[in-house]
Amino acid sequence: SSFLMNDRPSVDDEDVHPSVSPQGSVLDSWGNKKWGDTASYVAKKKLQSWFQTSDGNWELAKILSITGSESLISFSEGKVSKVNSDSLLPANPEILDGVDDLMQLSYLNEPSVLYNLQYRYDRDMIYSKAGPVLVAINPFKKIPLYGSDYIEAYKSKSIDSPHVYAIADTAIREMIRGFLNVSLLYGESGAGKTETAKIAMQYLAALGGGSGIEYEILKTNPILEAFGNAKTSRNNNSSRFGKLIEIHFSETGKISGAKIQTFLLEKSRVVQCTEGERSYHSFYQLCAGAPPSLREKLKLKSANEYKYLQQSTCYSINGVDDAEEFRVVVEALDAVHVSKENQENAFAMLAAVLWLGNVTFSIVDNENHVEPVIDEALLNVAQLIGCEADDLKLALSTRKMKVNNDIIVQKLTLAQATDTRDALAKSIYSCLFDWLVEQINKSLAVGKRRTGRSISILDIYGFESFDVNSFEQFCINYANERLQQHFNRHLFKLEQEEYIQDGIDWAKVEFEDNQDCLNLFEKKPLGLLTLLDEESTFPNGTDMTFATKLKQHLKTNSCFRGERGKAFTVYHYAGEVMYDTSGFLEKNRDFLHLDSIQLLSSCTCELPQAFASNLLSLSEKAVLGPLHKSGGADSQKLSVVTKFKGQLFQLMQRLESTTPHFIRCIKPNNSQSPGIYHQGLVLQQLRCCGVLEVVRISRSGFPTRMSHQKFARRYGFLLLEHVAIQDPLSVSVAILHQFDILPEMYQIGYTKLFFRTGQIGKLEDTRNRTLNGILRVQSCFRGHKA
Ligand code: AD9
Ligand code: MG
Repeated sequence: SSFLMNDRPSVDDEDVHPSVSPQGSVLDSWGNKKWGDTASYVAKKKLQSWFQTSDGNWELAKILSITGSESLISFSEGKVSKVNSDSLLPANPEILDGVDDLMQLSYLNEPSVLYNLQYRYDRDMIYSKAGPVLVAINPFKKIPLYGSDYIEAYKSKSIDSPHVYAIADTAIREMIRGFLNVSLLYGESGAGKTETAKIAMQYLAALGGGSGIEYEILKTNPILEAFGNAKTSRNNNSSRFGKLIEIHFSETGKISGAKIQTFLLEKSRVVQCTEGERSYHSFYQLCAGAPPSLREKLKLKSANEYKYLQQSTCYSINGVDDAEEFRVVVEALDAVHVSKENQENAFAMLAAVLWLGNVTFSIVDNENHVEPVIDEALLNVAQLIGCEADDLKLALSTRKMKVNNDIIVQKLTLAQATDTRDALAKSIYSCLFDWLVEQINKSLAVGKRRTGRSISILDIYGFESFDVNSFEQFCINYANERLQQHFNRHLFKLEQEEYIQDGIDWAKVEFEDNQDCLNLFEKKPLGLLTLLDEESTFPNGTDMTFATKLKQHLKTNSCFRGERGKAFTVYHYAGEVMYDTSGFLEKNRDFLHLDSIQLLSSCTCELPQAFASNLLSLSEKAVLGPLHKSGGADSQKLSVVTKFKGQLFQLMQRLESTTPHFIRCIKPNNSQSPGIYHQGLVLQQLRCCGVLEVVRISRSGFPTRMSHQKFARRYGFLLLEHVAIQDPLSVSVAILHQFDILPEMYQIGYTKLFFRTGQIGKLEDTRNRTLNGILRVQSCFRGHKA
């Protein structure tokens, strides 16, 4: 076959594939050969092909005969059918079943890729390569591919099958050579990003360990998962925040410290929770696992007595023992040097949040103003955060405002008071989360002697599409859109641009670019983010006016569709998602009234005070004096999306200067069950993440490159005739001719030579043989002289 020249397993192409004459071969949209005018050949050889059944799945069938546009095929169970020849795609010969790297497949059509991954998955080979990308399919069960034996084997390179360990090993080697490395995990919610990140960390800890700090780094996982993960409808342990962990190494390749950056924790989960899901693990762990003395101190009850947790009837997760997890978290907190006293302070904040949810209000006048009922809940909150019950009561039922130069006290309605209470609960929780990250970072801090050597791992929440999608999904999917662009840019654009820049004749490979969708979010002044911020600052803005504005300004955008009522749809790279704007403005403002901040800063406990000063510095102390004007002051603080966008841009900038390693996690079924491989679901993920295009590009391309100078320097001495040379390009050409490198195996660019896989290997062999020869001659010569 003439299309692809990669080194593959030793299959004689001429024998197993139709011999395709240039005229007869048809390339389909995947760059694969389709049956051309080779029908009789195909039939003679009884070639395997893929037939798509009515349910969309692909089945293997043998072609028995072809007449006109119809083919007679037989399935493995013996059934014979007459089908339209166009509905068939060529299958790979059996010898290629389950190859490590999809690049090795002769036919790269969708069913062939799906089958190859499934073949491996069925044998617990969950890792495969797609060119430069590692594909990991979630096994949803323990598989025996991890631990010290495997680590040792990958370290010594006695195994080379695809694995996260192999990626981590490459990262270490590159790091030692002085490159900044980042492993990027992609995939939908529940695809396995967080687990895979942990497996990579284990490898790094095993190879870079010694100082003991690696143990601490591993222990950050249970802490952050307890406080930042929750059960959702798609994943029992879903990360509700993004995380970049940067692991630093010394010159000798030992881990010297680490730094964690987190992105946008989903706060709303603290006060509202959908049926079947849970709030953050930490709450259930505390309720189930706190020892008696702590229970007493924090006035703890069981999880199902707290209103915030009662919103879903789900209190436990199959196979998870919350009490045991609590012990694991405490042990981890010990490991990262959070003092017992601070641990207790942190748990007190959790309890305070739970009790806040139980605070109720009663109407106190005929204008529907309310005050909190002074009961167990209110008293417990006051005690746990260290304030007077009266002050808490006031903060939850009134709001001070400056009108002209007077301070007036406004009483709150039930809705306002409930919002104030929930806002306080959300703030306490997210401040607690940030505080924990800060404690961890202090403990892991890299010493003064920074070497600039690091390996980072990015594990950010995956693309989400639920029945109802809100502000959180909006932000999460926006982040994924950005990351997808980085992936695209890196693998496709750079590749393509390099060829074009060097004047290589290379058929342009079309690929999905998501710039249009990013523009929809980011364009100024009429993009989703700007419009959201604008509406959030309008005193009269509501979710409805926001939705109307979007429809008005964005209706012509091809990635946008207005929906009925308050909804709109975005066409994301991973599929379309309909967003409900309810709560968008409020969540974007993320406003905690100054009364609440003041309450926290007046508390006698250490943590609420620390939270208050953080919150104040966040609102950039922009508020003049201790009180702020009504309304206007909100706008002084950065909105949530603006802050998030800033974080993302910083991240993207950082990624630019870092060698990336891509890991694509794939979820094989929606029921989190082992052994089930849902073809349609896998295909949709492979399609939307560009894995198939990556393979196609890498394979049809010339992956090895070398500048003419370097090439001439390295191999020039091999030339038999030293034609009074000359410029590097002529040397290159002379070498290529002398070694009979086939013309289809290379391309000569302006500055570089481009090779198919395997070609440089041949030249290197010759070079080594020649060098060895020279050395022998030299040593002989020296010996003779002596
Ligand atoms: V989300 O975007 O945070 O909702 P992730 O992070 O992609 O999602 P996660 O790593 O949490 O998914 O994996 C989901 C579940 O799959 C885990 O809780 C495990 O039960 C299961 N899993 C994932 N990878 C592996 C693995 N390599 N071995 C065994 C796994 N189980
Ligand atoms: Mg996760």
